[in-house]
Amino acid sequence: MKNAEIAKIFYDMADILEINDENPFRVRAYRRAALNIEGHPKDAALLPVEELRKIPGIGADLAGKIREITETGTCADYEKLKKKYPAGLTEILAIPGLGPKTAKFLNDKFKVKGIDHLEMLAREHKLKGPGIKEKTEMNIIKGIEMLRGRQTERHPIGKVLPSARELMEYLGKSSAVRKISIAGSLRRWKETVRDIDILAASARPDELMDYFVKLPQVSRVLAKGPTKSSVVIGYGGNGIQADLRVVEEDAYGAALCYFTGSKEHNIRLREMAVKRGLKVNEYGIFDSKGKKIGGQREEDVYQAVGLPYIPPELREDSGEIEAALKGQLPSLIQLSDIKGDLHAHSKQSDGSYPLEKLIEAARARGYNYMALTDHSKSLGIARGLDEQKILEQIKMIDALNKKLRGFRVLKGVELDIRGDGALDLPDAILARLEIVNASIHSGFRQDAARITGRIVRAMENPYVNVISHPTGRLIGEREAYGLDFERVLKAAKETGTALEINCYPARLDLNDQMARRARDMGIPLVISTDTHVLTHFEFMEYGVEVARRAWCGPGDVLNTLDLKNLLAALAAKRKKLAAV
Ligand code: DGT
Ligand code: CA
Ligand code: ZN
Repeated sequence: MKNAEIAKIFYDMADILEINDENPFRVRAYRRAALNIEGHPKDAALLPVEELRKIPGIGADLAGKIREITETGTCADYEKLKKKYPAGLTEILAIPGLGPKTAKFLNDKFKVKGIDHLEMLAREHKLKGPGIKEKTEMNIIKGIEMLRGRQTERHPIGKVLPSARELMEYLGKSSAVRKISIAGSLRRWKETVRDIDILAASARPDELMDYFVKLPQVSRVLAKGPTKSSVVIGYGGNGIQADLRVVEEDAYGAALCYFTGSKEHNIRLREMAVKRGLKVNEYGIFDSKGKKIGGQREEDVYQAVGLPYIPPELREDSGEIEAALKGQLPSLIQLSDIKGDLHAHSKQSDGSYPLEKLIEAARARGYNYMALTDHSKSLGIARGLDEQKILEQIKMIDALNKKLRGFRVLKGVELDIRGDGALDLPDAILARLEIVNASIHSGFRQDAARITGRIVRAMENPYVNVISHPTGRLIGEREAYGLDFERVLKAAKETGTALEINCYPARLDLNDQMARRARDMGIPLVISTDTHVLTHFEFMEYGVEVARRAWCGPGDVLNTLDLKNLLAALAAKRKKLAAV
């Protein structure tokens, strides 16, 4: 039983309680517990109850439920709750963007039997009327399409990578493995992947395949052979296909290049090989007489066609071959270039830990600084801070910084851009902070002019340093706002406002292509985790990988700067705009 599966049950329970108009604090308690379990680094199934109780938001009652779930696969309260209404409702609750309240309304009014039934009603425009707008109807259809796509097609990388790494750890233990690597879209760090591709070199492929299909994660074996086996790991909606291919060691590099893709990139490589009278494929590099001349190392393939090594993240045939030919490949940012995190929430808003704990976790990662950016007041649900509380926090941070050596907490806020475009705190308060991340948390469905206008207006404020999660998309769950992104870029450039690559795996916002546009225009980027619990700091690698896919070097990202230069960069916009 994985933590994510336990979390799913708690999320479901919260939804059901909400539908039944139960105490909102209970609803929130379940959501918070779900979030914290999901983000917990250790396997809850292996933890004793006393340890479970140390997880924030988990008391005696929830710890007991977690134990019951890990032992039996469910818990009595969940089963009882599920009986409270027709199966159709639980089914339609899975539709992205359809909240519990609307689901209940639909169910009461139309006796919805399930997703197919709801889709039919929506397509025939039978839903719209009092309580349901035409737009809601369209959103329901979109949500259903997304859900179908998700079940049959692509999985967000954040859900796949941890399982893939676990699988790799198990496979690495087999003595039949000589070399092993993740390949495919996962190695290129695409934000969604269809399956997990793994490549191994082995002299004993049969033994390795026997070992592979019997691993504890495997729920189904789809095919088994000496060179390729396919299995499903995980269950239900969390199930994902994993393919293991095994080659001989002297073809490992050529095979790794081939199976990493992208297909479009490979086609370009093969064309270049042909022009040189060579052939490259998954078996190696061959001369015109068919004699094998290399392929043990991936570098060999690039060398054979006259190119420098191209990092997997760039292999999309989106200009990397041309750049490589000219010797102009970017020198990509690395995780170790990051000197601090500029977006984190403490217990004072909707985070789960006090600032001291966040500092410990940030220091443990080798950072020199972090910004505390709790929510501002209009975000009541996240216990956003008002002017008074911000001032208290500023005092608290000043006092704390005096005691810290070799580390600095930046005074910041995640400033809500309100529905009407107004900023949630006055300039007098913002001026006392060192970093202001502004972001949208409401009115997602406003038209392009309106929602773009809100963001542009925020950027025109001299104190707003960063626009956080600029497009609002949640992978596979919520589409980006209908932004005029070119206008956002233009305003960012003119005002000197940075754009965030939010590392939260469900967000990855900006995405790779948008971040690349920003980078090409010389707009500064920040890569921030939006930490709510300590383990979220680990999401930094996802954001760094988005930046790598966006061709960014360390110079394109503000939080690679040392403290002094970072503070200067943040202050620059104020000097420029506040002066006029
Ligand atoms: P995905 O699975 O849709 O997220 O994307 P990939 O890139 O992982 O695609 P996948 O799993 O179908 O294949 C893995 C790699 O194997 C792919 O990136 C390139 C290589 N490959 C697969 N089929 C072909 C093919 O027909 N032609 C060429 N040139 N390469 C292929
Ligand atoms: Ca794949
Ligand atoms: Zn945040």
